[in-house]
Amino acid sequence: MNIEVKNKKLKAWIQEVADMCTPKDIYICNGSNEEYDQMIKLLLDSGIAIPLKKRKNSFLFRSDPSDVARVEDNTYISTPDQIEAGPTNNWIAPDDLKKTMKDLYKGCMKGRTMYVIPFSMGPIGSPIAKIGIEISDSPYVVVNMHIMTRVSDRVLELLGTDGDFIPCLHSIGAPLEPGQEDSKWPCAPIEKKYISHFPNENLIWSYGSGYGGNALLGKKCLALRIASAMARRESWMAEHMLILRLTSPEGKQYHIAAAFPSACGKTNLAMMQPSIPGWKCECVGDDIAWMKIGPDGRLYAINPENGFFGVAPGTSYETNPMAMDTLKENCIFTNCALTDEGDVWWEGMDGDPPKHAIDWKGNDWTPESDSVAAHANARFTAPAAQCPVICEDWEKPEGVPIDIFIFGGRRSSVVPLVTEAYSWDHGVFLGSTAASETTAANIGSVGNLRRDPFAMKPFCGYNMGDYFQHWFNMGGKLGDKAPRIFYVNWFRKSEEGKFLWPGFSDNSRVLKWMCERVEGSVGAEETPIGLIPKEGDLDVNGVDMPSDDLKELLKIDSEAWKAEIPDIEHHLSTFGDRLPDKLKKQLDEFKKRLG
Ligand code: OXD
Ligand code: MN
Repeated sequence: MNIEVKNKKLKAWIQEVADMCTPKDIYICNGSNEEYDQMIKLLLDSGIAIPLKKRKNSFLFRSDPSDVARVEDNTYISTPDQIEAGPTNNWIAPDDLKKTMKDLYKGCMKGRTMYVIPFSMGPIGSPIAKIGIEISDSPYVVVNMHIMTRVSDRVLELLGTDGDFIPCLHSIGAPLEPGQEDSKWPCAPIEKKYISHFPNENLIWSYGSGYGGNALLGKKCLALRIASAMARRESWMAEHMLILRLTSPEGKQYHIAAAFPSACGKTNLAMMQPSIPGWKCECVGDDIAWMKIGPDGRLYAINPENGFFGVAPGTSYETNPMAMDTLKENCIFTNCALTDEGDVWWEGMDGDPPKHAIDWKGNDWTPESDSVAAHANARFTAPAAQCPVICEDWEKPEGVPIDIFIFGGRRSSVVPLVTEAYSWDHGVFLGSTAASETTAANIGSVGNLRRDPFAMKPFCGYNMGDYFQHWFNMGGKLGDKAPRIFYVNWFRKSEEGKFLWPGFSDNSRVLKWMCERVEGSVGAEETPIGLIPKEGDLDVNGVDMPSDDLKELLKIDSEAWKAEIPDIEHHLSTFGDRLPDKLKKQLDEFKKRLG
C-alpha cells in the first residue's frame, strides 16, 4: 500500500476486500495528473490503450465484444423485501446475492493491482456532494473515474478518521494466474456479471464487466440508483436529467432540467446552440441532476459529475459542435474506429467516411464493409470543464434554480413535438407514463417501445410506485415554486419515415416557447393530452419546413392516444398497491378528456 489510510471504516474495508479478492498489491489513488499519466503509460505499455496522433493526450480503447453496454438484466436492487425494489428492478435477497458474489470475488483480483479510488460526486466539500470510494482492479476504470468524478486525496482528508462514504466494489472478474497472458479487455462471461446495489446499506458491488455504467460506479450506480434511494429518505431528488441555462435576449436566465432515456440526445440538448437570434444556452450537466429545495423554497440542481460519458456515433459538428470541440484533447474513446491518420471516427461524424479504418473490433474496415466501424454504443469520456459552453456556475455548490422540467423520449408517431402539463400532478402522470423506443445503451433489442418513467426505469433504486409518490410529495413541498413541466418528442416521423422536426439547434424554439409560458407571455391550446402551442406562437422563423409538417408535429390524434390506453393501464397496474392514488386520478381524467 502506497500511503497510510487513516479513516477507520476505509481501512477495515480495504483489508476485508484485499483478504477476499487477494490482489498482488494495493494502490491508493490521489487523483493527480501524474497519476493519470502513469496509469495511461501502464495501459499503453500493455497495448490496451492506443494513442491518437491527431488528438493531444487522447487514447482509444477497445472492449471485449461481449462487454459493450450496461447490462440491465444483470443489475440488481437488493433490499430485504422484494416489494421495496419494486417491479422495475431485478431482485435477489441480500444474503443470497452476497453469498453468490462473495464466491465470485474470492481470489478474483489474483495477479492484479487493487486500486482504491477516493472520489466526490459534486464539488468537493459542497453540502450536496457525496463521497464514494471505488475499489477496482481495472486501470481503465481509474483513468475514466479521474475524468468523470473528482478523484482526489482531499477526499481522504475530508473523511478524516471517522467520516462516512459509499463503498463501491468493482472487479472485472478475471484473475490472472502466474505466467498467464492477459487479454486486452479482461472481463467475465455474461452469466457471471452482477451489478448489485444494496440501498439500505448504501453499498455497491459490481462484478464481471469493465464497461461504462457497469464499472464507473460513481455514475449510474451511486449518483442514480443509490442516490435516488437516499433522496427519497432525505426529501431531495436524484434524476437522470441534463441541466442547462438558457438566457433570453433581455438577459433573463432560465434553468431547465430534462429527462430523456439513454441515447436520446441529452448531451446534444445540454450543449445546444440556439438557432434563434439573441438566445444563449450553456451547459451545467448532460446526464444527472441532484436537486434540493433551497432556503427560498425553489428547487436547486447540481451536476454531480465531472465529465461527459457520451455516445459517440451521431455526434458531429452538425449535431453537436460544442461536444466536438470538447473532444479535442485529454479524452478517452471506447469502441470507436481508428483511422489511418491516427484519429477516431464514428458513424455520423462530419465529412466522408475514411477510405480505410480499423473498426471497434480491431479489424480492417472500409465503407463497403457490411458492419459498422464504431459500435453503436461507442463512447467518449471528456472533462466537462473543456466544454466551450460550460456554464460559469456549473460547480456552484448550492446549484442553479430550476424553472422548467422536460420529459421525453424517442417516438416516431403519436406524441407531439411539445406539450405542457396542466399541473404538477399532471406532469407526474406524463413522466410516469413516458415511453421511448429502445437504443443501444443497454444490451438488448433496439427500437422496441418501452415505458421508461422519468427515464429512470434502469436507474431507480427502489420501488418505482414509491418514486412516483416521492414526486407528488416534492410537488407538495414546492407548491407554487415548483418548476413547470413539459413533454417533448423531437423524433416524430412522417409517413415516409422522415423526421418532421429539424431538431438540434432548432430545439431552442421549443425551449423559447416554454420560457414564454413561464412568463405568461403566450397562450396555449387545451387538448386531451395537455397544452400545446397556439398557431403562430412557436417561433419557426427561418426554419425551412413545410407548414403541413408543423401541423403534423402538433397534431393530437385522439384515436391513436385511445389505442395507447391499454398499454398505459397495464404499465401502471404493474405497481399494484404502490401506485399513488393521484396517478389513478390523473389516468381517469386523461381518459375523460379523450372521451
Ligand atoms: C448513460 C446511459 O451512459 O444512460 O448515460 O446509458
Ligand atoms: Mn444516462
